[in-house]
Amino acid sequence: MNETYDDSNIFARILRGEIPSTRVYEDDHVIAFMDVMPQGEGHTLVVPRAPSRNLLDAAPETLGPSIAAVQKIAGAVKKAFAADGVTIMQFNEPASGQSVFHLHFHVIPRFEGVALKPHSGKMEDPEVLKQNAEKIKAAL
Ligand code: DGP
Repeated sequence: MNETYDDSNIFARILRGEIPSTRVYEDDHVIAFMDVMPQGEGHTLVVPRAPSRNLLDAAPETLGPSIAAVQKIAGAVKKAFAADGVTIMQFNEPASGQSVFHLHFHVIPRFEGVALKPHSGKMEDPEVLKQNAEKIKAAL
């Protein structure tokens, strides 16, 4: 198995501006944008700018600012969607469910009694993603 970083992955291309994303936040360390296959309303991804395949090879200096951004986005999505809670997920290698090999954190608003939709399931309408991004931006 080849567990190295390959900068042709889709999030590296989003970071380089080669393909679009529905952004909600960015700073010197991370960008955050809507997941195109949301497992719940407002599902957002926090992606460190620094390249690493996943948590296992990330530089410790990358992790602090990344988790601080995850906390910031978690608070914003909870407020934006009046959620009851927020689930944070992060996958390492295919056996765990990872499909994009640039470190990222899933931030998903949760509502009492509402189950998560399947991981990497159905593509969301871009207009819905745009509207949800506006709600999150307004809550930041
Ligand atoms: P995972 O590597 O298992 O954490 O899953 C990758 C997630 O990224 C999955 O929830 C779907 C989402 N995703 C895949 N391709 C794209 C894309 O091109 N743009 C955006 N915004 N999300 C993507």
